[in-house]
Amino acid sequence: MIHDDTIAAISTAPGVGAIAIVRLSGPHAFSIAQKIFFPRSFSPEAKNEKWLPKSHQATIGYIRKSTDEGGFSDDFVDEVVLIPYQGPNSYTGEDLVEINCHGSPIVTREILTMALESGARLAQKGEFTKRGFLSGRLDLTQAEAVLDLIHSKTERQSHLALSALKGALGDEIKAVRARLMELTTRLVAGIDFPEEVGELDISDVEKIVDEAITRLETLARTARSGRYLREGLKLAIVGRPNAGKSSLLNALLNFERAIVTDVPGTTRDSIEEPVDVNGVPVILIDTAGMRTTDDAVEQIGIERSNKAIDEAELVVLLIDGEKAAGHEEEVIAKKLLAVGRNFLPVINKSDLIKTEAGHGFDLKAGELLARALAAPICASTPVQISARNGLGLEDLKKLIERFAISDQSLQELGGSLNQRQGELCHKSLAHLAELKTAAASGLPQDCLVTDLRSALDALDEISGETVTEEVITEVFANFCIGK
Ligand SMILES: Nc1nc2c(ncn2[C@@H]2O[C@H](COP(=O)(O)OP(=O)(O)OP(=O)(O)O)[C@@H](O)[C@H]2O)c(=O)[nH]1
Ligand SMILES: [Mg+2]
Repeated sequence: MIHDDTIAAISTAPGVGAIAIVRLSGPHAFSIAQKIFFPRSFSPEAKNEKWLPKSHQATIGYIRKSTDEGGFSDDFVDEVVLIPYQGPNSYTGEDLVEINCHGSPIVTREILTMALESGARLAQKGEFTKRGFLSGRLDLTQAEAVLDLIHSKTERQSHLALSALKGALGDEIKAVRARLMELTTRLVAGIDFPEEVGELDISDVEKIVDEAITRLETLARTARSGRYLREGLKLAIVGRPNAGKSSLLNALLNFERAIVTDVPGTTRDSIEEPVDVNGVPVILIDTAGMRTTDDAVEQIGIERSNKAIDEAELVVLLIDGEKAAGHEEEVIAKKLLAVGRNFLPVINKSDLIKTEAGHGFDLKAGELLARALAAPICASTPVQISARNGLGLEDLKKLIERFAISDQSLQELGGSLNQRQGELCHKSLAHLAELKTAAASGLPQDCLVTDLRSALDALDEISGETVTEEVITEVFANFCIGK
């Protein structure tokens, strides 16, 4: 798509920095730059000379205001380095100019204003990337990866986003699409020219569809981990009073965020803190200890602990290693079983445990607790830690990491689907399942083509090949201005 307007924006983060970048993209990007940029190699008196853009070559010079007659005035704004990129070999696929100026908000705003006064208009959120997508430089999965990369909170997240930006996800979708497209063409040919081409054997159709289903299921599985990596995994630490929940929160955060005392019932309100656990962005929630109490404030705190279990994706059931299983653990286990919440059983205060079995806490003592430990919601065997001296914390971190990134698909594909892509992947899979049912019940091959086309449409929406204006607007609305 060719745009007839030229956009401009400050592409670096707001605030003071060593340098900042003002970007221009569109058919007039070079001519606007010529009006405001004056190379240092020119004589200051040569007020009517124009800089000649050489693609991908940096030139040092000045941003200089012009006179009413059109030539340069004596008013200099900043010393800058300017790089022109001639379309289609640019980020947007159009002529693009990057002005590297000094990172003062006053300077950048003045340069932007001069660009706007010279004929550019202010870019909308994500409009540079959107232009890259519309010109075919990036597919929609790559454009979304740019967004992920900008917003990544951990190294793991940024590596995955970069791999998606390089095309890992888009390529896999395209490969599946190509196979299904081939099948569609073959089926249509068989219907249109039955004598020449002949109908396909149904077992061959099923083979190709099964292969596509397997590949799409692998892709779809990455959406769960992708969600944790993008939005953070909510992890609630629950347990009886004094189990060491706040101590564990502090140990994982590496600073004294929560108050720790030996008085049971110290934590009254849930505390949320973000932390990087082996590359997984985790939102830790420390909760009030669960017990029966007449204290009205503590009761509200315990209600909030229950709410934290409801909202969390994973719960650490922290057990006081010095104590025996009791009513408190039964109540928590009941709650976990009722809502089917995944949990990690963690025995704390292992520095105080001296029994031969390794822990003083009898895990089998509580009937409900034993049931929860045996249920699929129990995400691991009990792990022993000491929130006080850090023993076993690395094991716990590994378990959290393994829960968040549980399948191999993410590693193999080097990327994860976001929610939009995941839903479309499931939609495509549903059409392929319908196709299989239709094929098994002996429906004519033209019925299969309808299902195949619907499955292909969903895949095309993932890569953005056929996508509505609304979807495009929604995707790019999440970007910042200047990207
Ligand atoms: N020896 C030992 N003591 C610990 C350990 N973890 C916590 N404690 C102690 O246990 C007591 C209670 O710790 P907290 O972290 O406040 O316990 P909590 O579960 O947050 O308690 P509430 O907020 O009352 O529910 C404190 O005196 C801690 O120093 C541990 O691993 N080993
Ligand atoms: Mg506490």
